[in-house]
Amino acid sequence: MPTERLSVVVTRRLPEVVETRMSELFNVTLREDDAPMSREALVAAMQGADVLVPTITDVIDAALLAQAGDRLKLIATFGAGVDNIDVSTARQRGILVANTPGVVTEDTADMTMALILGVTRGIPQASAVMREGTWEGWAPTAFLGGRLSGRRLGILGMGRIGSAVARRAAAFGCQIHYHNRKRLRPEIEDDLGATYWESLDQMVARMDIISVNCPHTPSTFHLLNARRLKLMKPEAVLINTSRGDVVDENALTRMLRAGEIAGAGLDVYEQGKGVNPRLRELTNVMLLPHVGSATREGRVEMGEKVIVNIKTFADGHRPPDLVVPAML
Ligand code: 8YV
Repeated sequence: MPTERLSVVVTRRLPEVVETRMSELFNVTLREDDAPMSREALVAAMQGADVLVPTITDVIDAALLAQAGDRLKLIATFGAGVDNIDVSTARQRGILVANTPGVVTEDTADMTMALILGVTRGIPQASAVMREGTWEGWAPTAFLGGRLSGRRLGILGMGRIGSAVARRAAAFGCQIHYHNRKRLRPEIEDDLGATYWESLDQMVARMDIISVNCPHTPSTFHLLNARRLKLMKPEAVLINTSRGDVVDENALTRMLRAGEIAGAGLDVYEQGKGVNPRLRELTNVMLLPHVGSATREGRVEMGEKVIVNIKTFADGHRPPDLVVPAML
């Protein structure tokens, strides 16, 4: 199939350089505005498409796939996470799914550290006082945070991003612990200086900071449920830059409000969009609008990966970042 004849539908505005390159290579339909597409608009747009380029704001479920046009053969998502896509159903329908892993790693790990520092040192609260003009001057006991160095950090999900968090946190003097579906090879564990916990319960109960870095799959949904969250030490904090659905947000909110957990730093939420208003009322949280990978460089690299996935497919090969149901 010649590249130029591939019809590609992109659901959101992407960096200009990415859109320009896509226009050079494919018969591409780009967005005029940046609002998420309605389901109806998405179904309509997919009819003549060979390739769909969705983002996390598009829910590509079985019902939607059932309405996809016959031509659709590849979903080249702009993102590493694929929890918004029913990969198994796509596969059954002969539609490949590819994503953009790797290029979001360093930026998301940076933002994880920003949340860890923000929550342990109370940076948003201190910053708010300066903005509001209510600072009364320096005082020995004002704005006291906790020292990060020496703390036990438990990483839930030691993949690319978890490992990048481990390296950063080790440089800050943290002790690195992790729980993962599969234990890492000894040489990788040694390299990261990480201690493996087979029991998630036991790790959760002993850490000062828990960082969620595993993907959202059916088996990680509410992995940190009310029972597990209750195992956390009252002075511990929870950080999540992965997916909101891994944590029972209502249980977390209740515990934060009751002071049963000291604080939380969240970049992602259960609803996917919109923050639970009860979370916003809390003072012991740092809340970000899903900006883990939001760097100019990262977004361009994500776009470049999408292009390579499509181009490789167009040239008759397997896209390099193919997602297969067995990986999930
Ligand atoms: C992206 C993300 O911003 O890549 C991911 O999985 O969560 C984010 O970093 C988003 O998914 C883009 O679609």
